[in-house]
Amino acid sequence: MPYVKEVFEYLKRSSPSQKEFYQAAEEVLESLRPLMIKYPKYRDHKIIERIVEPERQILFRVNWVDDNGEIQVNKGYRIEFNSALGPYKGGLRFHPSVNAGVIKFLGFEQIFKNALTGLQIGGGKGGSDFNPKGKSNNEIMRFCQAFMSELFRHIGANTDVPAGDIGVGAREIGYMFGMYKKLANKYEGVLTGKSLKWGGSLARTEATGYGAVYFAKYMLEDRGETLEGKKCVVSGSGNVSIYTIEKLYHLGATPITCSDSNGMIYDAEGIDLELLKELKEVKRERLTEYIKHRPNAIYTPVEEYPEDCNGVYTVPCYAAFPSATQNELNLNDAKNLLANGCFCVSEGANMPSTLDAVHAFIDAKICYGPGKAANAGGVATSQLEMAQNASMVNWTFEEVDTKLAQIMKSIYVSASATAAEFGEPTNLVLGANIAGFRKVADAMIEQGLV
Ligand code: NDP
Ligand code: 2IT
Repeated sequence: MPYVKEVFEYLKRSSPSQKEFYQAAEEVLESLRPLMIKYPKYRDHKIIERIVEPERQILFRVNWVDDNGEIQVNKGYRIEFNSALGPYKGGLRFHPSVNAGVIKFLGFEQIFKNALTGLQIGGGKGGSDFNPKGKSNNEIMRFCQAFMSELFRHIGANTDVPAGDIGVGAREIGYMFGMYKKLANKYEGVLTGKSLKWGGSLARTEATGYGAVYFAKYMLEDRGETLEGKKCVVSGSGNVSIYTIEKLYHLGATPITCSDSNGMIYDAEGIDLELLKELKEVKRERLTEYIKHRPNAIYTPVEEYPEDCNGVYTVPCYAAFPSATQNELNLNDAKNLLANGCFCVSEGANMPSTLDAVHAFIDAKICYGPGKAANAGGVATSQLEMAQNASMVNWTFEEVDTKLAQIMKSIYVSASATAAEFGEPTNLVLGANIAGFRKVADAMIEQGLV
């Protein structure tokens, strides 16, 4: 459809050098072709042109002083992408690879992901190129305070509600919340992923990983399959990976790998979850420490991965859970997985698969759950945290977990029904993109040109 192509070409010219954002946009726009043909109203209202353009982009300077007394300067971002369905909602990422294109891709994905949850949340994302690795606790605190000293004026419990992402967990949310409260003089649910001691929700920590496994379970159930007794590979070793591993054990599967940016662990007997939690959540160690406690496990540094491959995906498995970062799984990795009989890929990370890897999974007709559907459990549970904060009540772990499982089920049903409606029943990329887009687009039309 030349019209969609024109919009995409204009996007590339008008927002140069944002390759991750083009990749995310291209995948969504590709999926929308059949919808645009069937319903000309989206074209008449210029929804595509409007939806790829953030409502507001905030770029700011963050200066802070390190432990040596030296001034450090970082870039800060908050992209308020789309508020048709509710207050902007989405995480903050602290990682040296962060730039405007990365935050924009994450914010763009977040619009459709949040729509798929069926909850009243718009899409946003933010972060900084600050590198938390090797920083002292005091440096983390000073950075978080400096970051919030600008961000506070742009956010609020009913306008924009950030949360965690890579490099931002409960500790960072705590320091940012403290600074927000001081500057805004308000104690409100302005951030999610808070500590359970002062406003957090039970099961938010677990939600993204648990949700990605629930999503895999529902995809598989539909094909008469289950995860029980199956070997699974997981990448990453952060929040999403840890709770993916935990839920896989609950369902009787055996997770045999995890990784970080330096290398991977292969533990044929199954990853030792308690050890992993102790190393990552308590001691903040690297994965090289893992093999000191588990002599039978194998550590492979990234330099020893086969050429242009991620070592995690060379391990034969029934299901794969990419849970580290964008573009960690390329076409070679997809081919390795498929050649080894992998039947299910459920993405805990945002856009972990390159576009050609996505096409390989779709063409193979395996159970493939794209990130914006499979990892939506995190943001959905953030909304449950907002609901509890606003009504001043606390739900039990079981209540939140039950709602999470129901939401993941309804996302699966909505993506697969939409995929079937457009003639490709196993293509959940098509289904998720169209189902998410439709909700946002219809709201934009009904709310007028604002
Ligand atoms: P964490 O910071 O807790 O963990 C990130 C993990 O990914 C670490 O093991 C890290 O290794 C690895 N990683 C990060 N960047 C790279 C890289 N460039 N190359 C290789 N490995 C890398 O983050 P989360 O677990 O919260 O996030 C993981 C993914 O899940 C991200 O894509 C995030 O956007 C997505 N996500 C997170 C949600 C949440 O609720 N937290 C919700 C939905 C999606 P290392 O320590 O070496 O950097
Ligand atoms: O990518 C994501 O959905 C997140 N990092 C979680 C966002 C949120 O607001 O909980």
